[in-house]
Parts: sequence; C-alpha cells; structure tokens
Amino acid sequence: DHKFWTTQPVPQLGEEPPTSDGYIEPSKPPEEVRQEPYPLPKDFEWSTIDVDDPVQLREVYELLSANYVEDDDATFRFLYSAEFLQWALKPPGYHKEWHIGVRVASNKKLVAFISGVPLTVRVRENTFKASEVNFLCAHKKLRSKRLAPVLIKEITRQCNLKGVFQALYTAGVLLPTPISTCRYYHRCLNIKKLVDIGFTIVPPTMTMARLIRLNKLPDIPRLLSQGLREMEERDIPKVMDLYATYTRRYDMAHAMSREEIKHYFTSGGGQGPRTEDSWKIPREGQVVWTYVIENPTTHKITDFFSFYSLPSTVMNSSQHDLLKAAYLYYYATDVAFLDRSENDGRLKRRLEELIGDCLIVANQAGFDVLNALSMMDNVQFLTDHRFGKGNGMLNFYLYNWRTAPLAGANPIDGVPAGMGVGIVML
Ligand code: NHW
Ligand code: EN5
Repeated sequence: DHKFWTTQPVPQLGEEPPTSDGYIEPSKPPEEVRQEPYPLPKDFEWSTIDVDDPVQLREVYELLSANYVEDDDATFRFLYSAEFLQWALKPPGYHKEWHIGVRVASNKKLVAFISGVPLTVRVRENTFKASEVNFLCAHKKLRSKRLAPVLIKEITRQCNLKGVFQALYTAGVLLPTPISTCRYYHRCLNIKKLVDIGFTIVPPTMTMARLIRLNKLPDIPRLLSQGLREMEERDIPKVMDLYATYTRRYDMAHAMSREEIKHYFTSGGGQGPRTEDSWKIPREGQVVWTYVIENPTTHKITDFFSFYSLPSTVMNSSQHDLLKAAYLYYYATDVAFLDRSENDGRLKRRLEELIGDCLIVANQAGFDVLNALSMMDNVQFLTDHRFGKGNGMLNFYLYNWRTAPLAGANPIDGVPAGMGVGIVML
C-alpha cells in the first residue's frame, strides 16, 4: 500500500530479482520533460535555495536542526552544521536548481527541503550519471500531508531537465525496494558522556571503570613512524589512483574525478594549515578529516582513511546538549592489490591498523563516538575494534535502475561476506 511509490520507476516489493541490469523507463529528450513545476498545496510556493547566500544557508540549517532525522525514541536528532551543508550541497558540477525549498507564501518561512547532487556511479558493469538525493525534510507541523511525494516529483523533474534519469538515496525507513540494507555500528570513545546521555549503557555484568579501561586508546597514532599525516592538496593525484583501484572491489562505487577527490577529501569548513603535529589540533567547524600514509622511502601513498563530523542534538539531557559523532568515510590500502596468496590475512591486519589510528585521531580531536556501517570492508575490523551493533539500519536505493541486491558485507548478521556497497552517503 505505497500509494506514491507504486507509481514510480522502482522495483516493487516482492518482485523477482532481475536477471539483467538496466533502466526501468527510458530517458526523455529535454523538450518532453514537464516544463512547469508541480503544484503545491495553496499557501505554499517553490523556492530555489542559494546556499552561497548565508541567510538562505542558515534557513536550511534551522529547518533541518529542528525537523530532520531522529532515532527511534527521539533521544537524538542529526545536527548538520552550516559548513557541512555548504560542503555536501556544492560538489563539483552541482546545480542550484537541485536545492529545492518550499516556503509559506504569506511570510516566506522555509518549511520543506530536498536536494540532489550529481555523481557518476558504477553499479556492477554499468557506469552512469545520477543524482544523490538527500536532506528531504518537511516541518513537523506539515507531516502526513503528502508533501514528500511532491518534493520527490519536483526534484525528479529538475534532474530530468539536466538530462539525469537515475538517482541514488538512502533512508532508515523501508521503501520499495532496497538494493542493500546496512546496520549502524558504534565505537564508544567518551564512555562516561555516552552513558550519561543514554547513547549506551553499562552492561549489568560490568562497571563503568572497567568499561572505560576496555575502551581506552593510545594518545598517539601508531602509524606516525610509517608516514601517517593529514592529506594535502599535493596528494590528490595519488589518492585518486589509490581510491579508483581500491573501489573496483565493490559492486557499487562513486567514480570520482580529480576535482571530486579534492572536494570530498580536502575541503569543507575549517580546513586548517597542515603542520607536523596538526593531527592533535581540534579544528572548530572542520567537516571532513583525511589522513594518508606516505612511505618515507618511496614517497608512495600506500593508504588513506577519512571520517566526517556529524553531531546530534541530545534532546533530553540536563548535562549535555551535543553528541559529537564522527562517521567513518572512505579508506583504501594498496595491500588489497597483492594477489590472493600473498594478501591472505594481510588486508585484515592492515585495515585494523588503519582504523585503529582513525579511532585514535577521532578521540584526540574530541569526538564522543566513531560510527560506521556494515558496508565496504568494515566487517573486517568492526568486531575486533570493539564497535557495537546499533539499533539503526540504513537502506540503499536506486531510482530507475534495476539490479539484483548487492551482497551485504555483513557476516556478523549471518549474511555471507561480499563486496557490495562502496558508496558512503552523507
Ligand atoms: S532519508 C531522511 C529523510 N528525512 C527525514 O526522515 C526527516 C524527518 N522526516 C520528515 O521530514 C535521506 C518527513 O517524515 C518526510 C516525509 C519529509 C521524510 N524517502 O509527505 P508524506 C533522504 O533525504 C514516502 C522517500 O505524507 P511525511 C533521502 C512514504 O513512503 N520516501 O510523509 C530522500 C509515503 O509514500 P507511500 C519517503 O512523513 C529520498 C509518502 O512519502 C520517505 O510527512 C527521496 C508520504 O508522504 C523517505 N525518507 O514526509 C526519494 N519518507 O508510497 C528520492 C516517507 O509509501 C527518489 N516517504 O505512500 C529519487 C528522486 C530523484 C530522481 C532523479 C532521476
Ligand atoms: C541519510 N544520510 O537510528 C541518513 N541512529 O544505530 C538518514 N543508535 O545512533 C537515515 N534510541 O544504537 C538515518 N546505541 C537512519 C538512522 C537514524 C538515527 C539512528 C542509531 C544507529 C543510533 C544508538 C543510540 C540509541 C539510543 C536509543 C545506539 C547503542 C550503541 C552501543 C555501543 C557499544 C555496544 C553496544 C551498543
């Protein structure tokens, strides 16, 4: 009974998995795309958002900070910073027409939003241009009024006008039809605070002191002597090669250009100058953090890892109002390029070393928790690094593209390990 989704070019729930990949409905020439915006309920109007205008960026920030995604029992709500939104909404080639707002006609108050950004995606053997749709939000007072379908149809129209007929999106809710379902995992850093705010509990068989000791991390990254440092602009070509080669292992990946590598790994508010010990300097307003390992003798970039900052508002604690969460983003290592017999066990050990340092850096930067999903190669280190299963799930969807479900890299949940999802969505 999905009144809206049954009308859309997506595989319907319960459909047989397809035997071959391809679009569901064909692309249209530009003149056949609907030229007029979809009608909104009376009293509302469309408004293209210019995120370069600090006032409009602030309006989106305010809408999302009060009305965006919450956990199951409304303890936490995502608090994307203005710097984060500016970064996420303006990758290379972005279109301002894909930043769509809805305002109250009388007083111009922003009450709903949806966005898309362009990307080139590879799904198995096919590579195509698509739109990554995110930040769909309707004000709490405008829920259950069928506004979401109008927003979705309007962003679809705006994508079609630019010649884009496929999209990628994620949601916590189940819709027709996921290509993969991942679980959230959490590695506690600041145990005491996480317990205080109800993010985690001290298990009945344990004490706070013991829990803190079990999760204690070293102060200094272990791989410093092997050449660990923050990524710099001069690393872009080498990181691009490493990323491109590494992501071949996944059934779905974002084919990133040089400009996209620069944007997604080295820009975002608060990027400061790189110094020898800059890994221990917390930077206010910084969105993404990327570290590389440069071999001290060959000067090859052999590995990298990254994470982004996405805090949540704590809605009912007297002691804390912000959960400082870091989310594991992309990583790669050239150990994966060794042939099967050579790399036996070495890839797992290397990923453990990398993510071990990722935890140390995130902890030193003042984050309370490092979150990760059961995707990419994450199952190789989640358990050993003391990540615990979260209660949240994230479903991945494609619009107007058929493909069989991507293998869930999730043996922890009893699903065979596979190399499915290789795209992290913000
Ligand atoms: S997922 C986060 C979405 N945002 C939130 O959860 C924020 C808090 N919630 C809200 O603001 C990341 C509202 O609950 C929203 C729904 C606005 C979510 N995706 O207006 P109605 C993303 O941003 C369907 C898709 O009455 P509402 C990804 C629902 O199944 N559909 O509900 C966004 C029903 O349809 P059905 C969703 O609660 C991807 C209909 O909306 C959905 O007042 C978007 C009900 O509408 C969701 N997250 O407002 C798709 N949540 O058929 C992009 C509900 O079941 C597709 N619905 O009757 C691609 C487009 C581009 C194509 C380009 C070629
Ligand atoms: C689009 N980009 O549910 C995203 N978060 O597990 C939109 N749980 O934080 C879709 N309620 O499990 C987002 N602690 C969908 C996710 C929405 C947010 C969400 C979950 C993910 C979450 C926490 C807190 C739960 C609080 C009670 C959670 C347990 C951690 C623990 C750590 C160590 C050992 C055991 C468990």
